[in-house]
Amino acid sequence: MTDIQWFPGHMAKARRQMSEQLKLVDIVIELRDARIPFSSANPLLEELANDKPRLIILNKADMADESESLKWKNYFLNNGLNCIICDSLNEKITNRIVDEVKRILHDKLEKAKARGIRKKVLRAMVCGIPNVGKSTFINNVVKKKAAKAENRPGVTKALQWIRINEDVELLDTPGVLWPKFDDRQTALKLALLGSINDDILDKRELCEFGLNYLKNNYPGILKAKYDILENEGDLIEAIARKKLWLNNEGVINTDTAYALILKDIRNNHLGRVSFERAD
Ligand SMILES: Nc1nc2c(ncn2[C@@H]2O[C@H](COP(=O)(O)OP(=O)(O)O)[C@@H](O)[C@H]2O)c(=O)[nH]1
Ligand SMILES: [Mg+2]
Repeated sequence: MTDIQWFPGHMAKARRQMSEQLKLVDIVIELRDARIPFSSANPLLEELANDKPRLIILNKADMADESESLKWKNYFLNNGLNCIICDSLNEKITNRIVDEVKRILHDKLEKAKARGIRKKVLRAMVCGIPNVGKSTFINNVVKKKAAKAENRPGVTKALQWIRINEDVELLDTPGVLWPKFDDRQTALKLALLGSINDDILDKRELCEFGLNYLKNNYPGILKAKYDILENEGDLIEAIARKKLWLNNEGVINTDTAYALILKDIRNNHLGRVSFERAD
């Protein structure tokens, strides 16, 4: 869970820093959470990376509903955006990423060759909102074990490039941009999957939002997990009663219920689910 607070000053600096760094790269690798590919986008990146080739990574795909991820990938491809589905925690992704970057920038490479540049090294930078898996992704791609310290918004450091292979270099620190916080649905989805701190949100609302989404989009999933009737009465109450999250007087311990339900959802204890659909 991230502790970054996004104040206007930080946002202005993060924006400035990213637009400076973007000038140095041939391609932007934009990480999104495969479970919420729309809500995990940064609202500004599209504008900042306007003239750059972009590669969207649907990360944490191991946690998402596979058929939904495929639909999302097709959605992006149909809209002229490059997209790869990734599990950067468990999968070895270096070759797929390098191949895709070279494929996207093929024409640029050919032009460089035609101008007599014998070997152009392609430069890429990873961007995304906090907790989407940027450090994990970079470490995976560059085959390192230790995690790099995050570059905090507004903190300028000397830029370091890591050579992935003879053709591609990666900026060693990712660009961090703020999540969307303009509408409630988006905030609920981000908090539900642990992308933003849920301290400012009402836990009951958050739980109900998650459980209702599951009930409506994955019929039977709550019954299978908690052995409750999905379409009768209060879901939180029903789960808490089954699980015996009760105090001595038999009254539901709501804080326990909220915390454990949210934990189940965040830790994929209900299986692979996505909270946003492409169609
Ligand atoms: N299951 C799964 N977890 C991931 C994946 N990528 C990152 N994570 C986890 O997500 C959390 C945040 O990852 P991190 O790389 O620190 O995100 P960052 O803030 O964008 O740099 C960590 O607990 C990672 O282990 C993935 O593809 N699959
Ligand atoms: Mg990080």
